[in-house]
Order: sequence, then structure tokens, then C-alpha cells
Amino acid sequence: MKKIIFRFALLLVMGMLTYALTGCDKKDSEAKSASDPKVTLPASQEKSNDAKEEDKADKPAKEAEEEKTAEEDADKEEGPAAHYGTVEVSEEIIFSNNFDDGKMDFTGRGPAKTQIVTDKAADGTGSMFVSGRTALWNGATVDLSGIMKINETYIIKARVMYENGPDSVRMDCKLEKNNEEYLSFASAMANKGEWTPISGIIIVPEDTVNAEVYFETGFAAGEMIDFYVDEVVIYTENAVVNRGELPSLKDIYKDNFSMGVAVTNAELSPARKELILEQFNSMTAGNEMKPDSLLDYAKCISDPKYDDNPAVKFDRAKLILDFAQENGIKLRGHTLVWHSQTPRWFFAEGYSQEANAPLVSKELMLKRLENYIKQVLEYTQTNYPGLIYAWDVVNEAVNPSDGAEGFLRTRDSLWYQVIGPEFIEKAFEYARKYADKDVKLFYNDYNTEESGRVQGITKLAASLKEKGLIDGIGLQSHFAEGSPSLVDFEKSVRDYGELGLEIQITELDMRLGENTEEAYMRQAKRYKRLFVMLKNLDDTGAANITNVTFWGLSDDISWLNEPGKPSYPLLFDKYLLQKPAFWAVALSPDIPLY
Ligand code: 9MR
Repeated sequence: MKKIIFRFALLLVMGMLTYALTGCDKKDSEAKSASDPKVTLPASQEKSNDAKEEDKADKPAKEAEEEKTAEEDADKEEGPAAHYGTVEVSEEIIFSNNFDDGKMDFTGRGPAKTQIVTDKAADGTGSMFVSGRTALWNGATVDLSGIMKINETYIIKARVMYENGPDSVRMDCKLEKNNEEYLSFASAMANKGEWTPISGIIIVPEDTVNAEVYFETGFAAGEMIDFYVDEVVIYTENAVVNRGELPSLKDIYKDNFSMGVAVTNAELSPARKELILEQFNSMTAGNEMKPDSLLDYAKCISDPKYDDNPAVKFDRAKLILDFAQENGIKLRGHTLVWHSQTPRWFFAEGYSQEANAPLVSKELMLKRLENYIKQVLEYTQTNYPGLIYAWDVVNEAVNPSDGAEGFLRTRDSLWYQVIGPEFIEKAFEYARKYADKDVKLFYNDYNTEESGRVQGITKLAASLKEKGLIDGIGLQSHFAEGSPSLVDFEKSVRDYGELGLEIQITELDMRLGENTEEAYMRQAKRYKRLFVMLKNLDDTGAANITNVTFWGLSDDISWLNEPGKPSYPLLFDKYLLQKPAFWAVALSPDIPLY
């Protein structure tokens, strides 16, 4: 199975049309500071279609006509927007069962029974009938251990149907990964008596021991209905991508800020590495340098000498640290002190993992804090000198809705509960003490444009600055299509900029509810407005923006994706093909601001 996708041909035309209809004059409060700077694009993209039309106006009609025909021919071959790239996808089926030829790969789960029937079929002559269920989890299962591979992405398609029971029922397909834990693979609402398509996608997690794929009904069922399954196919996609010649984001913004991307170990495939190195000059570990990755539990409990001097390990971070070092790409360190992704046992007496184990004294926790920071910085600075240029020393410590003094996060922060509000200053003090002199220390937070957070963060950062403990503020910038307002965002960046600290956009993404070409274009325009604004703020000195980091490389791997509900927030799609959002960030004239 092979198909070639010429991407965004239609979309480019739509974009130009929108531009022609609305231009840049459209009244929208976000337009205020935005201009549309021209950047140098590869020769094939140097001129907008408008400019090409103007050129033609000067030529004799026949010549222009011949040229137009030649262009149309080229378009037929490559697609009108060839610079959006192509992808050739081949599918490899790893499992299929259509129940037409007597082959039955499924067995019953629990007391359920599976059998082939020939009086019902979504297609062909047979289907699988699942009956005798006494619990929701009873259903039909097939063992694909050894066939489904860890970290590989699989797509499932099947048809399901039931005849007796409620008017509609949620049908689920799941992957059991280690004899007890399971993940959603596909889900669909089926109406009584109708064959319903069910499809989904899964990346097999690293801790998978066995891979059992099974069908069952969801809670909506109410009763243990019998059901039919047919036309089951599970496959992987291999894509040969031709992105064409892309401008490099790190070059486009070299006079303003470095361009970064967050990656996790699972994402460091050869194709991804190549794209990262082409486009970015800064990286952040998405998870591998957080306390829950670096703390070495086994060692911590192995000897009382670790009680105030927690042991750390870098085996999970190594892949990213090595890749960055070998390729001369700098790292943002993320993150030393955070209420989340820091195990409770780190705060507990004797590093106990008991749920209610008593927490240590403030004095002991301050020692653990200092020594943790000391070791993380010493290890990275010794083994990877000069690699980490900035650290998020404290992450998300402000939370106005907790109602505490200084707008600090209290309710879910063991740092606050064990040490009190001074944990923040202490963390910066220790980081300053052990960090090499060029390493920049950042306070990092989300929803940073909200007025309460602006107040809380400004107050905190101003006080740290007075003591010489902070160099910058990290604005995570997890955006949606409609929020935050770019007016509010710009105002907050100006406010933070006035503190005279560096500003970094540390976790940028923009979630979408759908992947239609219209939605991609709306996203692209908003990305463009944002980048025009950021460049302008930096050019005019309103804020010293030193880095912009995307929280992920491609849409298929994002913290925003939920099972069955992808989010499409980034610059590249699942094939690593550039989206309109990429051209927007590259400031291509093909993407209008509105
Ligand atoms: O991207 C990270 C995701 O893989 C983790 O599951 C999640 C757990 O909290 O953390 C994500 O990264 C977060 C970052 O460290 C801090 N700001 C919010 C990010 C998105 O949740």
C-alpha cells in the first residue's frame, strides 16, 4: 500500500485568497504591533504569487501565456505548493483477521467466547461473534507480543456491531502491556444494529512486556452485551519524506534569539535528529532532567550517608546530553525545583515511599535541596562543560488561586509545605553558588500573562534580582487557538522586560481541535503574529528575548495529545513534514497575518 500526499496545495491558494480579501488591515486588537517583515527564502520561494503576477504584467501576452502553461505543467507534476513537501507512505500490515477464511486469531477474555459466524459480516462472508461476557472487561483478545515492537507506532482499524442492548454503546479496543496495565488503542460509539468503524493509533511504551490487543465494551453498556467484530487490521506506516529546501529557523532569528525544541529520549530517531540540527540551536529535555528522572532511589536508601545528600543518576538524561554535546547544540536545563515530577519520598523521612510517611524537617530539606542542586550542576558541568547555558531553577511556584501571600503555590507544593516560601530564594542561592559563571538562572511558569501571575512573578523576580540571584524569566507559552489574547501576552512580556531580565519563551505550542487545512492556516497566522511580535519586542528593546523553545518537534508526540484526541500543536506533522505553522514561524510572505 503506497500513497503520495502533496501537502497544502489547496491551503496555499486559500491563504493567498484570504490575504487578498482581508490584507493586513483587518481590525483586530492583536494587529497593533505587528508588521510583516520580509525574510530571505530559498530561490524557489523568493517571490509571492502576487509578485509573480506583477512580473507577468510587463511581458508580451504570448510570452506570459507560455510561461503560465509551463507553470501549470510544473504544478501538475509537483503540486502548486511543492515547497510544502511530499511524503510517500507505505503501510506494513502486522496483523489482520477478516474471519472470511475460517482463521480465528482471537480468544475469549475471562469467560467470554469467540466464534466465527457467517450470517453477519461487515464485509466478505464472516465475522467474529463475542458472547458469554459477565464483566465489561470480558471480550476478544489476540496476543501480539513479539510482533508489536516497543516505541513503534501502530494503527488499528476494525468494524464493530451489536444487535441487542442499549441504543448506543461505547466499544473499546485496548492494549494490555504488562499483564495488568492497559492503554486505549481505539474507541467508537456504536449504534445498535450498525456496523461501526473503530480506529486508533498507539505508540507501544517502553515498559511493555506482553502486547495483548483486545475488544470490550465501555461503561455505557450497562449490560454485558454480545457483539461482533470484523475486518481487523493493524499496521505501521513508513514514510519517505521530501521536505524540499527549508529555511532554517535558527538562522532566521540569529540576531534575536536562539531557537529551541524539547525532546524526549524516545524521539531521538535519525530522521528527527537531522531535522533538529537543521532547524534548532537549543534543546530542552522534555522529562529526562527533572527530579523524578535524576534522583536515584535505590542509592538514596542504600546508606544513611545519603540522607541529607541525595544520590543522582544521569542514565536517562545521557542520550540527550550526549547528542547535544556531540553536535554542538546548547541545552536549557529543565528543571531543578518543581512541585510536580518530584517524588514524595524525596521529602519524606528516610526517603520512605509509604503514602503517609512523615516529612522531614525544614533544615534537612534545605540540605537535600542544596546537595541535589550541587550534584546536578557539578555532574553536568564536569562531564558536559559549557553545554547547559540556562537552568529553570524553580518551575511553577506561583499560583494566585491558592490565595497565599506573594501569590505563591501552596496547596500541592511539598517544597512550600516543608520549607516555607523561602525555598525559592534558597534554590536560586544554591544554583548561583554551584553554577558556572556563564550559566543563566531562570524562573519559569505558565499562564504568565494572567494578571495575578504577572504580579506574583514580577514581585518574586524583582526581589531575586535585587540579590543578584536571577538572570531571566521563562514564559512557558502553552497556547490555544483563542487564548491567551496576544494583546495580553505582549503586555506581560513588556512588563517582564521592564525588570531588565532576559526573557525566554520556554515551552511554546498551540493546540488545535482538528487538522483541517483551514485550522492549520488559522494556527499558522497566529504563530506568525506571535513571532512578528516577539521579534519586534526584541528589536525595539522592549524585552531582551534570548530564546524561543517549542515544546516538541512534531504533532504526533506532544503532551497535549490524549487517546483518540490528537492536538496538532507544533510546526511539523507526524511525518516530519513542515506545516503552514513552520512557514509562519519562518516569516514566509505566503502566510498572512490574518
Ligand atoms: O512534556 C512533559 C510531559 O511528557 C510530562 O508527562 C509532563 C508531566 O508533568 O510534563 C510535561 O512537561 C511540562 C513541563 O515540564 C513544565 N510545564 C508544563 C509541561 C507540560 O505539562
